[in-house]
Amino acid sequence: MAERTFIAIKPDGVKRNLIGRIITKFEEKGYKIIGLKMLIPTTEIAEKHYEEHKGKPFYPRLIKYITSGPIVAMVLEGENVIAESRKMMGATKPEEAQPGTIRFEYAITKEYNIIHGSDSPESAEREINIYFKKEELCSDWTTMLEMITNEG
Ligand code: D4T
Repeated sequence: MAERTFIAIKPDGVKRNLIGRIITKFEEKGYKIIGLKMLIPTTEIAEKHYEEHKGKPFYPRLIKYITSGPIVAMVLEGENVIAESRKMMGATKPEEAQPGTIRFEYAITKEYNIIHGSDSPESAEREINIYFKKEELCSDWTTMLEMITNEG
């Protein structure tokens, strides 16, 4: 089923110059990028994003980390992209991540684990709306390109 998901390359991924490599993996897999931006999350955005973790011992550090520098936020579209992109990311704890996954290759701690991806259709919808306005999503670009190339 065609779905949308929200993915973020976290500040450690950006600082370590992994943006291109991570985006390439999703592009090569066949997902369509329909939204893409770099931003430094405000505390307000970070608290909305991670509201389910409020009150947990690691929450303050998580908010500090995610607001510590730029992230690359993106929306991917494709068949079963929510579950499949999570598989590509690997387990939250890098030591449990399977070889070949992004976290296995690039992360060594669960706090600084490089990447975030929505874990359900509900969280995908919620998280996309936190980071993107509707008009920032370019779902129809293939169609527009076909229209232009068919004109001449
Ligand atoms: P995110 O949400 O960042 O994609 O991570 P996961 O979906 O894989 O994992 P999560 O929601 O359980 O955790 C959110 C975020 O909190 C950090 N974390 C988590 C942490 O610092 N200490 C912990 O003990 C846990 C469980 C890592 C990811």
